[in-house]
Amino acid sequence: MTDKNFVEKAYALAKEQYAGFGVDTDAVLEKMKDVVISLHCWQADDVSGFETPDAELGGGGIQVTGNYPGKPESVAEMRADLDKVFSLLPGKQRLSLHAIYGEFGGKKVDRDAIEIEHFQGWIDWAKKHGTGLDFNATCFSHPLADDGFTLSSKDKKVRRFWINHVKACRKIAAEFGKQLGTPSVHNLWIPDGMKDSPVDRAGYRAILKESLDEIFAEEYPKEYLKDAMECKLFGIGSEAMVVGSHEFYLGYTIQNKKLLCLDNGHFHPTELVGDKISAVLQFLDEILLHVTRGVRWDSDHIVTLNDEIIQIAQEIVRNNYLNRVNIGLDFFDGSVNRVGAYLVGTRAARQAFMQAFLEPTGTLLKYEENSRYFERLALLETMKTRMFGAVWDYYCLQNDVPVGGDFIDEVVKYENEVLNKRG
Ligand code: RNT
Ligand code: ZN
Repeated sequence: MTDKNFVEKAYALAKEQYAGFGVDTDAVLEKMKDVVISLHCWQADDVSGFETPDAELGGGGIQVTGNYPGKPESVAEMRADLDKVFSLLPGKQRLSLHAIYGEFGGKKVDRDAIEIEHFQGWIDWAKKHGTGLDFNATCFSHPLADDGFTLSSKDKKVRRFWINHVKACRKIAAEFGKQLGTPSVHNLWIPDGMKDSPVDRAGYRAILKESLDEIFAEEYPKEYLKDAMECKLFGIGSEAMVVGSHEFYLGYTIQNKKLLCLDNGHFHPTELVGDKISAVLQFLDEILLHVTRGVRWDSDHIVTLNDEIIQIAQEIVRNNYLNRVNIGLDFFDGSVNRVGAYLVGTRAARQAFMQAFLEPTGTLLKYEENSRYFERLALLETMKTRMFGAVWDYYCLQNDVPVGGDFIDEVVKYENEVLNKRG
């Protein structure tokens, strides 16, 4: 256990150190209250959901590897895990649900028939935590998605089914927003695409546009629902073309005043979402982020405090974009303790924001505007090794959550007491 006195002493020194750069650490701790992170529910159980007793992720170009014990087998077990996660995180979190996580009472409820009653338990859970819920249509792991097409399918029956599913999802999300008093972000990601070079790229994209137009014809108050759409460069089995590409959704969201969802695992590795934020926000009111870590072909590793995440946070903080950027996470790893995965990823995302707040932006800007690029680079490098950890630990202490690496023991304890007793 980290000693409280030590944390306080270290913070006092850090405060003095940052003050030397013109940065007020107390003010930074205040600003951290504005950072709200939406936790993706699907790390909890490897994107399985609760549709049937043995539901599993299937198709759609996303995969989970690993078979770590302790995976929740019921909504109750999953909520227990999420309660644990929420209790060990500093700051304010939301929860982002996928449509397959409803409480279907052991009955077969197909995707086009889901209703608010299947999610009332989650609304009550969110009320208990004093937080908001976001939502996602699930257009994969379903026989009607097996051929790789959903909303852009040339089969009218298939398309109708998925249009109805997404309509049902938006209705549920709007009800979340209404009951919880905070708008729900509904994100739409579809796997549609082709492994090998298609001849009719235009045809599929025209169909997708038509499906979206029908879906969004129904309007909901902004205080209840925000609609986002997530682009992707390629997936497994959709290497040659993804119908919902970046250009497609950028165009669609600008034209229709919707939210673009940027997942930083969905671009060529040399393209950075941190660079895209200020570009798209010249034309869009709001965006959604899926913060993740791409490793080679996988776009969904557990988030760590790397340059990419720090740049994303810097861009949001430097430009005061926190009220225009909805921050969501998106990773899933079944090879480690899943509760621990959430903690590592969410804390890293939060740390990126704290680092961004601790930047002497004014000084850096002055250097830049006077073409003093050596000084800009040198100061940026210097800030990387200031006493960030001491501020972070103090923040955790203030928030009454484990300091430093103390959360590791908490996770191991939960594993021994709860997870290992499952199944
Ligand atoms: C897939 C997208 C999408 C999913 C979730 C489960 O490539 O990133 O966001 O990860 O909907
Ligand atoms: Zn994503």
